[in-house]
Amino acid sequence: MKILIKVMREGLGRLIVLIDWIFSPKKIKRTEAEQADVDQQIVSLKLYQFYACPFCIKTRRTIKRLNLSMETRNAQAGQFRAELLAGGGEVKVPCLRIKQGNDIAWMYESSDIMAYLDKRFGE
Ligand SMILES: N[C@@H](CCC(=O)N[C@@H](CS)C(=O)NCC(=O)O)C(=O)O
Repeated sequence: MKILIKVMREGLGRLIVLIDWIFSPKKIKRTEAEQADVDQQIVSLKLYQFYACPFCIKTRRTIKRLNLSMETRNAQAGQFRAELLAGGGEVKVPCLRIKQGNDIAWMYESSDIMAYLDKRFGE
């Protein structure tokens, strides 16, 4: 039964990925200099996520719309899952890893992440 629910969730997630791809958000435009500045800032941000998680898809849409070339890290297994657990305290996605100087902050909750990105990189 658990397996069936897992398969259905994954299938639904992949359907949402497809719909997201069909109705891709329009990217905001910046001048070359502005985009270069954003590209430089974005290096300190990493999104820990699952490919077919609806909350992650929603967050990735914001990243796409804001035209951010952010690295996404698959936390479903392996090194990135372990990093998320050790750094953030729990395996819940999406989670934004924010590096500020020597400090690292872990931001959970898709709505908080989207609000943060919109405030920092939005028009
Ligand atoms: N309220 C959270 C919900 C996030 C959530 O439930 N994420 C699920 C994946 S869709 C998760 O991380 N589950 C833990 C797991 O599957 O191990 C948000 O909006 O970010």
